[in-house]
Amino acid sequence: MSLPPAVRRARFPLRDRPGLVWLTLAVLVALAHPVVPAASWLVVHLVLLGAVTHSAMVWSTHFTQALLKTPDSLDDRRRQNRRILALLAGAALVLVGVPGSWWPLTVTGAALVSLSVVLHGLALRRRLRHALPGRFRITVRYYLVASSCLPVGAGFGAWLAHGLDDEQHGRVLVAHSMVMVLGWLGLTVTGTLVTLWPTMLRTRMDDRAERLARQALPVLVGAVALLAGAALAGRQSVALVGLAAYVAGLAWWGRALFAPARQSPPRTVATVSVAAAGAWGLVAVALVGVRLATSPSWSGVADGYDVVAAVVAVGFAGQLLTGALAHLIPVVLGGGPSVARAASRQFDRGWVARVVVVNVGLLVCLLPVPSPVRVAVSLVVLLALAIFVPLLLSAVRAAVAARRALLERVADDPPSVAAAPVVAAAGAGGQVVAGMALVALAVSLGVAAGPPSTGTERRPVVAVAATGHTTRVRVEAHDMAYVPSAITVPAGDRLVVDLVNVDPGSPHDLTFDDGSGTSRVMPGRSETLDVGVLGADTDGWCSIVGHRQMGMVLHVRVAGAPPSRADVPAVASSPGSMPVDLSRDVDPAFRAVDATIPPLGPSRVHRVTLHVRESVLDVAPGVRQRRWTFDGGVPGPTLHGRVGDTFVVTLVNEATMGHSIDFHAGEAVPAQVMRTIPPGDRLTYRFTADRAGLWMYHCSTMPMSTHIAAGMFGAVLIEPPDLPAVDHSYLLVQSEAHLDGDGRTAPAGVDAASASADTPDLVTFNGIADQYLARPLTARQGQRVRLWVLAAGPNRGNSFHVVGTQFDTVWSEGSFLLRHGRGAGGSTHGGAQTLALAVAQGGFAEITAGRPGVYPFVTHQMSDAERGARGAIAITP
Ligand SMILES: [Cu+2]
Repeated sequence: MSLPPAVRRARFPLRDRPGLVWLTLAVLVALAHPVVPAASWLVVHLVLLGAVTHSAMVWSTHFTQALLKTPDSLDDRRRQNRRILALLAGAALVLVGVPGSWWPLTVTGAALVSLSVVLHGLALRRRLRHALPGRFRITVRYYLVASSCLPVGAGFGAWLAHGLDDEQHGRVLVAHSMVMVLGWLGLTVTGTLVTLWPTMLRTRMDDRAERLARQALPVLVGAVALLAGAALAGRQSVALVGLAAYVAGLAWWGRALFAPARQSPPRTVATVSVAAAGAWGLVAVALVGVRLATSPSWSGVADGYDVVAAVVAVGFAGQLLTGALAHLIPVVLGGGPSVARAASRQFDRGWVARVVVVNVGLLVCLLPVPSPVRVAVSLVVLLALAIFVPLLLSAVRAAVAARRALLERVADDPPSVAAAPVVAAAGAGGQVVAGMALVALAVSLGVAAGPPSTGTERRPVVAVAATGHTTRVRVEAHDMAYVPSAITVPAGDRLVVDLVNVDPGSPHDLTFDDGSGTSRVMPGRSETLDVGVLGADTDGWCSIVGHRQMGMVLHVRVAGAPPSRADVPAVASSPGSMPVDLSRDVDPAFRAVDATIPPLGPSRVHRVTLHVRESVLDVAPGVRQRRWTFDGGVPGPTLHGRVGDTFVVTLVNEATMGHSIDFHAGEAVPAQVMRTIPPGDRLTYRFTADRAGLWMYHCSTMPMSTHIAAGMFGAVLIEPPDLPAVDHSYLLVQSEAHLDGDGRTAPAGVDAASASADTPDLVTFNGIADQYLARPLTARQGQRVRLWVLAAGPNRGNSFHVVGTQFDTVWSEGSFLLRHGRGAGGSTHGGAQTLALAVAQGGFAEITAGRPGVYPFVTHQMSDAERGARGAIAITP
C-alpha cells in the first residue's frame, strides 16, 4: 500500500531517524559500560556529537526556513541530505577513531563534521541574504555564529585525541568542551528558544525577546572566545571571568523567557523537559566554575569532568532533545490538529513519571552515594530516557495512521490512537509518586547489593552497677588512626561514640570484639554507636582489612574498673594458616593466565578504564582467594606502548574500601593522582611514558603490603626503541599471596598481619602458584624466547633462572647488561645465569633452546620457588 503524497512529503528520514540511532547506541554503550573501552567518552559523544549535533543542524535548517520563508529551491532536500550524510559519516569516524586511538581516522572525521556544519552555515547565510526584511533574523544570526564555533571546537577535539600531557590536556579539554557546548550547542539552543519557547507554551512572546537576544549575542560570543583563549593560555581566573560573562549574557536574554512562562506555566512533557534541561545546563556551568575556581591545576579541572559530562549529556542534552522533539515531531508531521494530537499522545504516556525519574535520579547520582546505588539509579534514569525512542517511533506511526484515516475520511481518530492513555491532571500526582518510588526502589536495591553492615546489636549487659549516666564521645577516624586514640569512661556509664570519618579517601568503621560496631562510614560521614555499659577496659578497631594493623585501635579505659583486659596486640599475629599443599593433582579444566605479550598496535594514546573489584580467583590450582583487583584479574591489565606514548587511565573504585593507583611508568605529583578514592569514586590518571622499562603499577593505599599482596598490581611495558623482534615474548609478574584460610573449602581472605610480617603462603608468577608447571609456556627448537619479568612484591625480589639454559641477552631497568654475549663495557663471550630484580624492578632475559625438552624456570630464591614461583617452558622440535 502506498502512502498519499502529502504523507510522503512529511517524512524526512535523515531528519527523524539518525537521532534515534545515536540515542539507542548511547543507551546500549551505557548499559555495557564495564566491557566497552572508553565507555563514558563514547556515551557523551554519541549524545552530543551524534544525536544533538545532528538535531541542531536539521532543526536550525527547519526553523530558518520557517522564519524566513525563503523558497525551497535555495537549499533543496537533496543538498540537505548530502550535508547530513557527511555529518553522520564524520561523527561515526570520530566515534571509532578516538576509542581506537586511530588519529588519522579521528582527524578525517572531525574535518568531515566541520565541513558539513560550515556548508550548513553557508546555506543558512544564503537564505538570510535572499529573505525579505522581517522579524526573527536574530535567530538565524545565532545559528551562523554557532556553526562557526563547531570547526574550532572540532580542531581542539582532534588535538586532544592526539594525546597531550596532563596540563595541556586540561587546558585543551576546557577549550574544546566550552566552545562545543556553550558555543555550538548553547548558541543554537538560545537562538531557537527565542521563538520556540513561547510557541511551545502556546502563548505570545515577550516584546523584548528579539531586542534582548540581539544585545546578548556579542556578549555570549565574546565570553566563549575569552573562555577558550584563557583556557589555552592557562589562565584559570580569566577563564572564570569568561564563564561569568556567558552566564550574564544568558541572564540578560533569559529575562524574556519568564513572561511567557508566567502567562502559561510549563505543563507539557515538552516544556517541562526543556525547562529542566535549562536548569541542568546552569548546574553544569556552575560545576565547571567551581572546578576552575578551586582546582590547583588544569589537570585537576579535567579530573572532575566526567561529572560535568554526565550532567550535560543526560540532564541538559538528553532532556532538551527529548523535550524539543516531543513538541516538534507532531508539528512537522503535518496534517492538522487531530494528527498532531494523535502523535502528541504517544509522547504524553507516563511523561510525569519519566521526568521525575530522570531529574530526581540524576540528582541522586550526583550525591556521594555508594557505587551500587549510583549504578542502580543511573540504570533507571537511562531507561526513563531510552523509552523516548519507542515512543517517537509510535508517534510517527500514530500520525501516519491518523492522516491516512483523515484522507480516506474513514474516521477522525483511529481506535488504536484513541486508546492511548492521556494524562489527566489528577494522574500527574500519581505519576510523581510512581517516579519517586522507582528511584527509591533503585536506591534500596543498590543499598541491598552494597557491602554488608556489621550491624549495631547491643553488647550483653555487664555485671557492673549502672549509673544511669551516658558518656558521649566524638571520635574522628583519620588516615589509619582514631583521634582521640584512647578514651576514659566512668564505670557504670553508658558509652556512646559519635564516629566521624574525616579521612578524604577511605571508609572506616569502629568494631568491638563482641561483634557490635558501626557500619562502614564513608568519608565525610558520621555514625553514632551505642557501646553500652562497659565493665572492663576494652579496645575497638577498624575492621577493614589491614587498618587495625596500621594502628586504627581505640583504647577504652573504664575508670574504677578491674585491671585491663585490653589484650589485643597492636599488630595481630597471623592465625598461622596451614602451608598450602602444591603437590595435589591439577584439575584438567584448570586454565593458566595467558603470559603471551600481544604485539604493539599503532596507537600512541592509550585509554584504559580500570575498575577496582573484589573477585574470587585461583591463587594456586584449586586454591581460591577473594582478591582485590584492577579490573578483575591478578595481575591487572598489562599496558603496552612505546616511548612517548600517552596513557589516560580512569580508575573506578567499585570495591568496599578506599583504593588508589601509582604508575611508575610516568612522572606525576603523588598527592594529585595517587590519592586514595572512596568506594563509588573515580579519578583520571594521565601520564606520558618518556622512558623505556617494564614498570610496575600498584595500589598505594595503606597498608600497601596488604593492598599489593591482595592483588593490586600490574605492569606497564614501554618498549625500548629498536627492540629486535623475537619468536615469543612472555611476561611473568612475581608476587606473594597471604591467605587467612585454606582456600579449598571456601575462598580465603587476605591476611594483613602475614603480609606485614613478610610470611607469604604462596609466591606466584602471574597470580597463581605453579600455574606454568601445570600449563608450560611453549616454543619450538631454535626459536628465540624473550621472558619479561617484574618483581611486584610486596616484599620479595626475584632471581630469575631458566634451568638448563644460559642467557646471552639481559636487559634490566632501562638498559642492556648483556646483548648477544657483549657486555655494556664492551666485553665479549658473556653469559648470565639469572636476571636479578629487587622488588619493583623489571627487565627481560632471552634464551634460545638448542634441544627439545621441558626447561623449568624458577626464582632461585629457593624457598620462594617452593612456594610456587616456578614454571616451565616446553621446547618442541
Ligand atoms: Cu588498594
